[in-house]
Amino acid sequence: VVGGSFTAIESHPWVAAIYYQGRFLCGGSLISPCWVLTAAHCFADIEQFDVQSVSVYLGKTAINETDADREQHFNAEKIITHEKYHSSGFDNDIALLMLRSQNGGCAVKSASTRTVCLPPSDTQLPAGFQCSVAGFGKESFGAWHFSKYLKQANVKLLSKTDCTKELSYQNLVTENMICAGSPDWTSDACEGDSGGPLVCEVSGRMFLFGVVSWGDKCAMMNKPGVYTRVTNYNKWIAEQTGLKKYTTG
Ligand code: 4AZ
Repeated sequence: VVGGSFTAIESHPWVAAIYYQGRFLCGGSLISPCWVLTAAHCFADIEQFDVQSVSVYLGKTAINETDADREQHFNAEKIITHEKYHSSGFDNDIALLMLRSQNGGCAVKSASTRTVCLPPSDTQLPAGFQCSVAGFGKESFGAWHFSKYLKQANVKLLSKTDCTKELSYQNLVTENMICAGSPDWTSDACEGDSGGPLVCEVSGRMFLFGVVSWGDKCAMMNKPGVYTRVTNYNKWIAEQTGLKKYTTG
């Protein structure tokens, strides 16, 4: 995350940290005890992808430190990438990861670990609505390393008109995407935040409206972050997981 501020996992307890072959790969969001929602491009771009090399942590504030009291570790029982994901334009950039702990269980609710709500499919928030993105991604475009600690930034939803204007992304934004940025363009998701949450507070509850997907570099003028529009996937998520209802922990 560029700009914004450091935060503890307790403020974003649905944030998952996904590793591949021991290296940090992507963010994710816990939507039910056994399922993490993330981005398809996190896995689709890996050659000879090996699901056994995936590790997932919940309750983690520091990317390279073990916090045994607060974190929970899982392997990936399976990963489902959207069948219509297109790596060319990032359409349908969404994937589900099923958790399996060493003893065969799923996530246990705690101060550092909790599920996030999925908004009903007909929910439409107005342009300008303030939401928040969180992750361990780079603090500036071109940085060598990911952020050592979890960060969050407030960003505002953009209308499709604004996001597709000449100086912005023109025809690259599909109906399955939602754009968000900070009005002064100083805060944004960046490399490594992919798969992580864009959450918006409605009626005192936090809902997952976006999955970090793509953007032209990070925190550039007129180049907002582009997120997978989660409300377009309620049916897909229900079908793939067999879940019907989502509640906060
Ligand atoms: C990336 O490379 C990436 N500014 C993710 C988000 C954004 C840019 C790049 C949005 O994973």
